[in-house]
Amino acid sequence: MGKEDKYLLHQIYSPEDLRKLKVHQLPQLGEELRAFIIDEASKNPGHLGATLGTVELTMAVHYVFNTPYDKVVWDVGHQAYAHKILTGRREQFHTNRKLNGISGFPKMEESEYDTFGVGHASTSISAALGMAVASSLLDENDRQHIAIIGDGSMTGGMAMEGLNNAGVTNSNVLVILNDNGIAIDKNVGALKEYFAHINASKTYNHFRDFVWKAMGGKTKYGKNSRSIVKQIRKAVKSSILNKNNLFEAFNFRYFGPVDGHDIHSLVKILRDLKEIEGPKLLHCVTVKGKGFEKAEQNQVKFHAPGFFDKTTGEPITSNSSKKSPPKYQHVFGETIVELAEKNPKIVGVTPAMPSGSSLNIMMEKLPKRAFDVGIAEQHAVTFSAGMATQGLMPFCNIYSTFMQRAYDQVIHDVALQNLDVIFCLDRGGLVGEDGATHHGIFDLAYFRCIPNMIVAAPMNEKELRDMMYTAQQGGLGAFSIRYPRGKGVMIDWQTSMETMPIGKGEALKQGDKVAIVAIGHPGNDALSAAQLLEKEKINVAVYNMRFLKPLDEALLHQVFKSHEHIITVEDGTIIGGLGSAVEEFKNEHTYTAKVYKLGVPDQFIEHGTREELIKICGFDIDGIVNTVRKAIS
Ligand SMILES: Cc1ncc(C[n+]2csc(CCOP(=O)(O)OP(=O)(O)O)c2C)c(N)n1
Repeated sequence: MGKEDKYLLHQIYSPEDLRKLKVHQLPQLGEELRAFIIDEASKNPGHLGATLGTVELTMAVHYVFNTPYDKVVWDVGHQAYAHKILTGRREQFHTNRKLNGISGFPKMEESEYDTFGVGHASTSISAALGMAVASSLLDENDRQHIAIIGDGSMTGGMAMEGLNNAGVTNSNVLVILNDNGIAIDKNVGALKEYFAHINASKTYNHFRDFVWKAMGGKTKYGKNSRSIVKQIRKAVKSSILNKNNLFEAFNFRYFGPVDGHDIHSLVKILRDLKEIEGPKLLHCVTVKGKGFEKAEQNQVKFHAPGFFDKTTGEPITSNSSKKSPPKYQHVFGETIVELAEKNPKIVGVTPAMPSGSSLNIMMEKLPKRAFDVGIAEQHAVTFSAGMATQGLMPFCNIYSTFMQRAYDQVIHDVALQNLDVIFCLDRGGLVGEDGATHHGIFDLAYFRCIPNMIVAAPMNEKELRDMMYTAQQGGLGAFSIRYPRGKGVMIDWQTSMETMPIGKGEALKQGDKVAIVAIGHPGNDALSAAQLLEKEKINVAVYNMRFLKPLDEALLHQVFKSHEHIITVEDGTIIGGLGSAVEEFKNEHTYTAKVYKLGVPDQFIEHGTREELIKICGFDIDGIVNTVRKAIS
């Protein structure tokens, strides 16, 4: 026997292999899975805490249900590493989130076990319900549909919409609520308090267990199982207690709360639930970071910890003594506090991303004026609009990719009514390893076409600060400021508070035949490219537009009048963004200079490092240099 044979994990290439194990072997498999995930994540960063909390749930679901015939839908999908490993991707797992490697989220084209692509929260119930309705229309009535959703994601409106719809169908949907009491930061809102309340109160479950037992045994039904279950359902339905349970009010059968780490109980109850038709919800209580002490102790940090020592849990950081520039999010977090201390109208809003956006700095210093509203982007925007009607000045900070969720609210509730709401879009542009579901590449295009909307993108930390200072002066309507993930450039920013003329760009460098017109952080690469070309005696002009809307037409007239080749550079979709705007301007004014558009092409960009992806899209320094060379050749 080889040394490796003692590992159960090594025998598992699909859930079919898993189902060959005896139930009593599952705890050992769970330990091996955890050790494997911790080891991999320590050297190849990704999401960790959520996945450690769902190890038992994942094993139990694949053990009991007939996947992939039965459909398991993960919500967000950051907790699905054990699922990936048990469904044939253990040997590729070291490529997780890397260029050409497997995705950090479930993805339909990657595996038949990934029934639905995810990355954004609160989609699982709707998707599973859609599958269930399809199964019944296609006469596949024995198929099970399981949505696994966290307590944080359950706060999203779409989860409620899914429950509301599912409750009036007789679809075979099982929602598993993975309640660990935390989102990325602490979970918030009334629902969270409700979960805590039902965790503490066992009344309902005692009643259910009583009925269950009275009807003849808990787990084995035999021939009459259907009718027994129907009678139980009738009894439960007629109970005066049931409408006190939120999920029962949605016409779901509610079971739980159960210990989501007790694999034996999980297997038992899932086997039971398999026999019950119609919508049902199993409430599991789990611990985020389970089984790794540091991750259990510091759940926020270990949501996505970066490199760490797998023995001690200590972070591993590069020990370069070079001072590095601050992250853009940090500049936002510090600046909003400073501005708010001077301007009492300022309030801050985040949908469940206090530490990701750095609004947590304001939440700490000015707790009454900074709001985490839960995973609820639509609400965050309209809530901000409501405050704006009363004269407050909301800074609504939403990651670019999640702002997609709230598009109508931006148009209908803010821009149409010309309300002063400042949108700070973090993670604008390609974000790297999170991949296609998370790139913030559409915002420049989707905001540019909205009337009354100012669309700004700073080239560095100082510009971000000045844009925020300018926006809060008020009377400007909807004002969006988008900035990228990660660090700025080394520039003095802390003391700057300058008003930026709206819709005015600047010339960074004069040149001859070629001009590069950039917006946002890529302006730095445009400048570096021009400096490189200078060494070859190619003199290229560089312009920083700062605003995509209103567009600095006076500056563009100047650019078109004095150059033959115009290269636009943006960290966003070429369609609809700066390149489109410049080309429209050219056509309108019948200029003849040739326009070359660099940015994100018309395709979804997968995962990899940001640098790799920018290179692939061709707007890195080399890409810009090559475009200039081609233009003048
Ligand atoms: C629409 C949307 N908004 C925000 C996020 C960022 N996000 C990723 S995971 C997460 C927390 C999810 O909490 P929960 O569902 O409880 O899962 P847990 O991490 O606790 O297991 C958030 C806010 C997202 N993925 N999608």
